[in-house]
Amino acid sequence: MAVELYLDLLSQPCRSVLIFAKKNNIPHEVRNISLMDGEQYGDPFGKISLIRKVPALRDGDFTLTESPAILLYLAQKFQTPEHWYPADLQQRARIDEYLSWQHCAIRLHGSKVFWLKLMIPEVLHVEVPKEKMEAAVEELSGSLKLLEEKFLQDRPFIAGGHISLADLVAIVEVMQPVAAGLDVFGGRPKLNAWRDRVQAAIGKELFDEVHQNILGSQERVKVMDGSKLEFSKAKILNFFM
Ligand SMILES: N[C@@H](CCC(=O)N[C@@H](CS)C(=O)NCC(=O)O)C(=O)O
Repeated sequence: MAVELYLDLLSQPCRSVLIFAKKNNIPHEVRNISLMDGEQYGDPFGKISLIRKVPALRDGDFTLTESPAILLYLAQKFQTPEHWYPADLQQRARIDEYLSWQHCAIRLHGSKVFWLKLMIPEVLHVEVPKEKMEAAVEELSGSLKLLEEKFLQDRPFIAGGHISLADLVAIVEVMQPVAAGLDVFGGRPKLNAWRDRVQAAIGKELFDEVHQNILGSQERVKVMDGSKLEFSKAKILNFFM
């Protein structure tokens, strides 16, 4: 039976889940939840997740939230190739370490740059003070430096010689500020070379397909109706500003 994946591809963790499912030929059906239309707050999605965030998974009468948990569930249930989550204790621990670290680091900082640089000024029409923007880029730089110096070091991928769940979760987050027009790869040859390896391991076609929507953000905001986000404007400003 196919698992149901509740996704919006503007969301980084949704992209990692979809890439993983597609790359590993996991039988799945996508249920689109439009965050911009507030569908995460509707009754149908409330039956899947009281957390009201995507991604979410339904497998029969079992539901699951949180992308690392979903990725691990899929990897174990469908016995995906070993390199995604190796049995070796220390390689596995390296992946767990990255998955635990990233929420409050690259994920938080990359999302913040995306909203401050693009969505808040262009869609919510709220001016972002220059110093706030600069501080957000600085925080992101700190996280990217840690990705390079602590998590990658001189390895091709985070857990060693092969792509793992950690690289997948990392690349989708790194792409978020890129979608807002920030050049995160310029001046970072190690990060750049890692991105190329991750893209090649995923397959460029799949990578581009899943990132097409988010990478069109700078064009899309020009025609977006900001009033559609009125329901969550206060929450967004409170969180990022
Ligand atoms: N820790 C969660 C984060 C999920 C999350 O924050 N999802 C965002 C999109 S990236 C969301 O659904 N936001 C909707 C909202 O907060 O209203 C995971 O890794 O899955």
